[in-house]
Amino acid sequence: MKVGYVAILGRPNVGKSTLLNRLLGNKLVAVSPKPQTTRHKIRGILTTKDYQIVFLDTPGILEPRYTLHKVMLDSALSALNEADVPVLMVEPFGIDMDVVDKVGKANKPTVIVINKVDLVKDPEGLKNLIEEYKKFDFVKDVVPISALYSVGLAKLIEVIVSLLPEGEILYPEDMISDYPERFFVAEIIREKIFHLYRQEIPYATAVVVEDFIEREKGKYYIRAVIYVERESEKKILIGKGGQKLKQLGQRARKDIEAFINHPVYLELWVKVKKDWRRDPTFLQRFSYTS
Ligand SMILES: Nc1nc2c(ncn2[C@@H]2O[C@H](COP(=O)(O)OP(=O)(O)OP(=O)(O)O)[C@@H](O)[C@H]2O)c(=O)[nH]1
Ligand SMILES: [Mg+2]
Repeated sequence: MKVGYVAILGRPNVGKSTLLNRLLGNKLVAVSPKPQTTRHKIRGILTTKDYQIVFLDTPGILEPRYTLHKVMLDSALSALNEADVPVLMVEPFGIDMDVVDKVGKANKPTVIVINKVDLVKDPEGLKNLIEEYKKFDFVKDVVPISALYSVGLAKLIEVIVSLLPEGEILYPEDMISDYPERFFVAEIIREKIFHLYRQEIPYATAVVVEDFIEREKGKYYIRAVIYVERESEKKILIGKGGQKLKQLGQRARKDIEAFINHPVYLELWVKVKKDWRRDPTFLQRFSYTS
């Protein structure tokens, strides 16, 4: 049995979370066209009779602007520390030395994944890029993929498994994550916010599921609080006559029901917590720090 931790690292928006969802065949983590969607180091577990891979989805490697960014970067780097095999995801448009340097420092057997090859118009250029990445000692292989269209994923798994150590399985076979359901419920709401609202709103938002009550009969009751930094943001979130919040609730509820496979009554509250992104106590309370 091959067993180990695989951290998926890279800049914001390269497609790390999309890859994790595709590999698990399950929509587990939030994906959006905006950068900095992922804030936690999230484990997703893939088990077959030959291997168990514990994937760590990570926040993008970025220059920190807030305390929140700082803890996001720390959590990406701690995933790098934990990993048996780091997977560095890049885009197919030129070499990215900055992330190569950061990940190379760990000196671990690394796989470079060039994502979004569906956008490549110059196959020669891609070939050259693959060769360039192969020159680094710590890079064991370079795999071109399209996470969105599930291209190259079997090859990627094969490469990862070949680099993993032998061992005993770490988690039960049927487990796909060690995070509780309520965490993923909050993530679904956050994902919808990334899709529904513009500019600063998604970044100024944190979601906490306060109640998750599984009733014997009928719908589960879920109450979530959406935190924003100012009154003006609260107004935008709620919208005229509560229309926008209602729309958010409807979209989130649909995905939550699909995720937990049960009908849900979803209650959303919006609260202001001034400058929470710079507030270490708040960040800790909502487990952005580990
Ligand atoms: N064309 C194309 N788009 C992709 C591919 N993979 C992901 N995307 C898109 O890229 C955007 C970002 O995807 P995410 O999976 O959220 O990226 P991420 O790296 O997790 O981003 P952060 O969590 O913000 O660091 C989304 O709009 C995806 O649909 C791909 O293979 N091809
Ligand atoms: Mg992500």
